[in-house]
Amino acid sequence: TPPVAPFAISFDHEAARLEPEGPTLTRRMSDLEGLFADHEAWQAAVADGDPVVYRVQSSPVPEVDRELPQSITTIEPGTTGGELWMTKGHQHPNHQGEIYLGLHGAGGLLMYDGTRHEWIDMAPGTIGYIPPGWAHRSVNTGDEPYSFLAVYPGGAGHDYGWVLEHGMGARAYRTASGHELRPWS
Ligand code: PAN
Ligand code: ZN
Repeated sequence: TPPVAPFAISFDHEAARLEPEGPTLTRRMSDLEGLFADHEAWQAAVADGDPVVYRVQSSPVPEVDRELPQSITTIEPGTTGGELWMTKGHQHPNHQGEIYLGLHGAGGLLMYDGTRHEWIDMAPGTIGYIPPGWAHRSVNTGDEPYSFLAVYPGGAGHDYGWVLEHGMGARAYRTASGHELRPWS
C-alpha cells in the first residue's frame, strides 16, 4: 500500500465522528463470546436481541506500518452479569504504544502486561496512554454512551487471542455507588 497523501480529517466532537469515513465496525453481544465472566448471562443477552455493545468508526488511513490510523469507539451503557459493557480488548503483537482521548461519557481504560493491571478513569479531555506491551480494554462506567478517540501505529496489529489466553488481570463491575475492579475470574 503506498502512503496516503496528506488530507484533512474533520473531527466532529459532538457527534463523535471522523469525516471522511473509513470502515465502521459493529460489535454485538454475540461477538464478545468468552469475555464476560458470567457465561449464562452473556448467552441470555445474545438470545434477548443480541444488542450492539460498541461501534468503532475509523478515518480512511490504512492499518499498515508507518501510517497513523485513528478511530472513535462508542460503547453503550450496560452490564452483563453485573460486569460493565466493554470492548473485547487486545494486545498489539508488535508492542507499540497508543493514545486514547476521552470524548463523551465516563469510562475506564484497563491495561494488563501479563503480571500487573492498571486502570485509568477516562472522562472528556483525559488522554490515556497505553505503553508498548500492555493489553488494553475499554469499559463504559456510566449510564450514557462512552466515546473516545484512539490513535495508534498502523503496523501495531490486533491480537485478540492474547486476552482469551491471559485475561486482563481484573474485571469491572457495577456497584450501588459506581463501579469497582475485581480480581480476574
Ligand atoms: C482501539 C480499539 C477499539 C475497539 O481502536 O480497537 O476501541 O476495541 P477492540 O479492538 O478491543 O475490540 C484500539 O485500541 N486500537 O488499537
Ligand atoms: Zn489498541
